[in-house]
Amino acid sequence: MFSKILIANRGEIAVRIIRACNDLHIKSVAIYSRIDKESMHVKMASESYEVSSDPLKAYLDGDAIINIAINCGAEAIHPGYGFLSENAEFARKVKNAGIIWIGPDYSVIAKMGDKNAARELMKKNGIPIVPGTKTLNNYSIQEIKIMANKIGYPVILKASNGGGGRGIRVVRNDNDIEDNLAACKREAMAFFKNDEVFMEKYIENPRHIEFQIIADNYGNIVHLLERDCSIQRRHQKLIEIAPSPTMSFDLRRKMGSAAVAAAKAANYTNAGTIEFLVDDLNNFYFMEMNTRIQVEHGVTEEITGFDIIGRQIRSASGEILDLNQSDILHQGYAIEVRINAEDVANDFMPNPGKITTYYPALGPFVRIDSAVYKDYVIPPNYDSMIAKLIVRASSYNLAVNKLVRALEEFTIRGIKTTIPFLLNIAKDRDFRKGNFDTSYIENKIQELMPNEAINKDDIVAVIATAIAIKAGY
Ligand code: MV4
Repeated sequence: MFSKILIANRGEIAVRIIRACNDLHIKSVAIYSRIDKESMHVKMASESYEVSSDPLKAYLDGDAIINIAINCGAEAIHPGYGFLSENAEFARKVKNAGIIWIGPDYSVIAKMGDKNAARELMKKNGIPIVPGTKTLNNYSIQEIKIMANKIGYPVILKASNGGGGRGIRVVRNDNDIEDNLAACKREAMAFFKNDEVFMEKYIENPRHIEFQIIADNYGNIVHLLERDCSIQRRHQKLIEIAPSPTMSFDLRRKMGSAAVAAAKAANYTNAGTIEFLVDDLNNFYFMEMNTRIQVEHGVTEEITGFDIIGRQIRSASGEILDLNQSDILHQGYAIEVRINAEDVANDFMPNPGKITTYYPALGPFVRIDSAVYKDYVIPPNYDSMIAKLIVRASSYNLAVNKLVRALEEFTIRGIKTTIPFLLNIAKDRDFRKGNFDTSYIENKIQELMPNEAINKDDIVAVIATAIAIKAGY
């Protein structure tokens, strides 16, 4: 086992990884940007080092991070999610520096990062994929139209190196192919520095179901059931549920086997996620594989009882997986909501600033993964997620009850958060019935919008400003 791990991340996931290190009696090393000096991950780690680059670049400065790891004697690096976590080049450099990467091999990251290559690999291994093409870049518009008609409209164009909903275009007829293809290529080049694009049949309003897998370095792989991540807005997930409240045992068995087969085909090690689209007839299709820990891993931990981050570390250190698929049972349902510092009424604009009051929800089967505290100032430089609230109960219906209760209890003042919006979802009849797909938020955005609640802090601020103006300041 390692004696010291460097965490190449910040925020709640850095805190979560430090906790796993403490549980395993491993020293933790935090890195931080200039503006993150007062952050919780810095306070909690055994040691911490500033990365002197620009705040936006600090957690992306791979060479500086590797130097810190070498100098402080860290034997492994945990990348968390975001930042460098899916950067195959960084993972390769870490390995070449003699440091263990807590994740799959860089070659696997590179292969799965190429969505087209991943598709081909899955196809070859009998895992269902959406009907579609290889790269379109060597074909004329005429040939591409023929392909689209063969697949059948609507089709979706996707950047081979895409992700996060960027570089995708839905096309509904021949007339719209040329412009959309050009736009898709432009966006792909701008965001991913590669303009390769491929085409798939467009599945209307699918559910997004993903399977968590955990593997050791010796080919042993199990899945830890699925999460429904359909509730999202503009490709940002808002709510994740484990297991899926609408999945039959039969579909779970089929999709679970496909997920493990996908991981085996990729020579996968460590933790990962296989994402599927599920259509209204319960046909499922491999979409992509995430080669890192995900934001929503906690719901899977809660229903299975397995510490996924702890197992990532143990697996990377060379431990043999001590689980068979038949050992994986689940108890009840867990729901996670992502609480963001955002002004929902103002198109979900980030709303950073100082947290003046902070009372997290508590009580049985309520978990909060966060890195904020009273008087913490949320910087504007990073993403707006400030806490993940995870509740668990014996049934999906009772978990929804608990979610309502916990969201009503959770008090944050000083900044605007998505809590009132999430509460409206929690109270929605269709949410409680499991009646949702990826179009849920878009379809219901009006009725989910909170009434402009009058916030005491805002009134105080307005009065203070009025007094200041009158006094001539
Ligand atoms: C699709 C699709 C329908 N059909 N592919 C969006 C992000 C990228 N990772 C893949 N995405 C989609 N691919 C086919 N063939 C619908 C989406 C999609 C989506 C997928 C998961 C979660 C939310 C979504 C919202 C809109 C579109």
